[in-house]
Amino acid sequence: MMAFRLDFVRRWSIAALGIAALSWCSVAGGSFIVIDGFDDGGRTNGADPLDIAWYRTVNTGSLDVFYDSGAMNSNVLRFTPNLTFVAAVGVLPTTFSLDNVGDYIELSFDFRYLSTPGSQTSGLRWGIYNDASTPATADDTSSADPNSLAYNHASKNDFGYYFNLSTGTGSTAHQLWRESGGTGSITAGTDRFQIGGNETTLPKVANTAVHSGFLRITKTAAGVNLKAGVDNTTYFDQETTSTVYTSFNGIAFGNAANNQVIYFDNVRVEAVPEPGMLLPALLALAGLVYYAVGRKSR
Ligand SMILES: [Ca+2]
Ligand SMILES: [Ca+2]
Ligand SMILES: [Ca+2]
Repeated sequence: MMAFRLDFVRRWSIAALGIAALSWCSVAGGSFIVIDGFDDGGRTNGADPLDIAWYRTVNTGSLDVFYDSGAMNSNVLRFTPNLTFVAAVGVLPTTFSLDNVGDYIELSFDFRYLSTPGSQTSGLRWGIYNDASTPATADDTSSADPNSLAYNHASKNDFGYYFNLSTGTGSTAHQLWRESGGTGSITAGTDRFQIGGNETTLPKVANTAVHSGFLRITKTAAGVNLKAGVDNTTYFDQETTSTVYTSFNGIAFGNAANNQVIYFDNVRVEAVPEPGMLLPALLALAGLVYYAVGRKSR
């Protein structure tokens, strides 16, 4: 009798652990691999938890961490370009692959312009990239203009997907692009293929208030789905099936045609499923099976 009770308790304990682990997996989904609020005051991979390093793809202008006493009231990444179509890149801590249908990687962040953004259909760009085995390890110093053909910065060959936001008060052409890597800067150049059409009705960013942006890449059966938008509004929800990229290790912000100071904050990258999630899920299943089998045998 005592032996049976112990056995019963043990089986229940294992099953309960299994159920708890399974619930945790399904509720938690993936995990954040980047949460950068620039609290530690620098743009290196510093003291902040889930911090990453940030680099300029150009040797002019500046990129630094700055306290915005205005609308953001926080440390921010201050991007001060002095050329159009340059970028700031962030290096992810690992290469993340979308292996199974439903796996996704999502970049989200807050941003604001220091002065009213110009009227540009190509106003601000953000993307998720693969560094093509030449990661950025420092600010680029080799040329003034990353868009010159002779210029070969580490991020020039990066391939991935980016969202293009229209700004100011002119015409609207929000866009999604696949960038193959090779010409111009990252988030710039003619090395690109538009995915879907222009979105011409949703709001442009036309002020210095704080806005949020996101881009999510989800593996589908035939390719990837790209979901992107601003201020929690989805501007695109679009599948692409030609020349599909599923492996990523970087993110980028491009100033496009606006040669203006932009602040970024609360940069997050979420990866689903996080690679380490598979083991607890399997253990949980094993626990459930053990209990079920044990119960049946009685
Ligand atoms: Ca901050
Ligand atoms: Ca590269
Ligand atoms: Ca390019």
